[in-house]
Amino acid sequence: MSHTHLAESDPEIAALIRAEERRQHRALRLIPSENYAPAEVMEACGSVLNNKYSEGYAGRRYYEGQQNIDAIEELAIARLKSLFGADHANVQPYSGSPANLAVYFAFCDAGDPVMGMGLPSGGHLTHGWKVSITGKYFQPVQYGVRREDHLIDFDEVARLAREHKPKVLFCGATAYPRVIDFAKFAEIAREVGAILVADIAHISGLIAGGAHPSPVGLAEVVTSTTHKTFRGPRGGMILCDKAHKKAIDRAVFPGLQGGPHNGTTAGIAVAAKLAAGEDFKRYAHQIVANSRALAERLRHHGFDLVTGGSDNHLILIDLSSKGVPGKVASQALDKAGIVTNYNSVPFDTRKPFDPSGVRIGTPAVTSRGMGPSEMAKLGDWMAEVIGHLDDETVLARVAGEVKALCDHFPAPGVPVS
Ligand code: DSN
Repeated sequence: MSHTHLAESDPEIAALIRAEERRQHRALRLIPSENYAPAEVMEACGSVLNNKYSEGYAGRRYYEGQQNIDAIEELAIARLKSLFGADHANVQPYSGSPANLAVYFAFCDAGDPVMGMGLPSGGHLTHGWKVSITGKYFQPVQYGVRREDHLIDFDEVARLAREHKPKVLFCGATAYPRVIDFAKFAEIAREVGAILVADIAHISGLIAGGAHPSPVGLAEVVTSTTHKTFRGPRGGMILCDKAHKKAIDRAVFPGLQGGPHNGTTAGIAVAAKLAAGEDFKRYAHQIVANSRALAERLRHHGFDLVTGGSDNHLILIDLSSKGVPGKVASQALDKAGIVTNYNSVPFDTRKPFDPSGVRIGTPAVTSRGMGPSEMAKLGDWMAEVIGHLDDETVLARVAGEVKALCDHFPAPGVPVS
């Protein structure tokens, strides 16, 4: 994007943005929750829409001058409803955590039992983890994965749900490499009278593109960020059925938030239009094909993968058997131009800030147009770096090779200077 005014009035910030553009261009981003928003999304986000307050909903605002804002929000809602086949969409949550908080606020009182997947098994902080407001203000019940295969333990989900009768049952994850069986969760939620909430933040792009089954029609409420596989602006959304529309809208505003971020709403509308196209379907399926190819190559190099592989966008590498802490591996990979995040693995014996795993994913490299042969190369580089953690010569050489590959696959929306 052109930043002529910024360069003149605040050269320090302008220089840091330029530096970030260069970093994003020359590194391979494997953090599974990151992506490149296309230029049209970025343009929609950075406009005069920033200047307008619009508390309320279309036709029911607390400020005048909403002629264009109402139309933008209505378009975003209509496009999401059509894309996901949902009765209703709320596009005002500032991101995924506020979207989840709005759901608790809509259906629970303080102290109520709520249920979600524990953070160490791949759940999110806002699914009731103890340090989060959702774990402190409610009575959290946490399910996990099975020790033997690291797949969701549905026997445990059913047993805990029957015992605790949660008001809301969250499914969805931030570090789970397999397809989520929404139908099984729905059956358990129905039996105990819980509202099923599917947090699809990581996989909303896969669902929109038909590369992962959809929870719509099974979960009464679906929450998501809009900037991960969905490739929109940093924001959040809630989809729900007719029966829960009023409660969700009230919980978001005036329950939790003030004025919506209208530039983000416009960006969501643009992303939803793009996600309805054929290119997006190909991209979503390619993410999964790339993830499988990368997992295969990593296994070939002797890496242990949680659940043994991947059938979504994400791979969780357990480095215990290599005797390398996840943080040390991630830091060496970063020096070599491969950006990942260290992450706990199920039943990790190490602490969350110094865990045994590295979490990677293919949304961003797929957005650059890379395919299985680049994934094989990437697996080879990762093995080489993790085998030579302290060898600065190897790290520098791989960083150079990574940069050469990145030059062939420019990142959407990232200017090359
Ligand atoms: N920060 C997100 C992720 O990286 O998975 C979850 O909120």
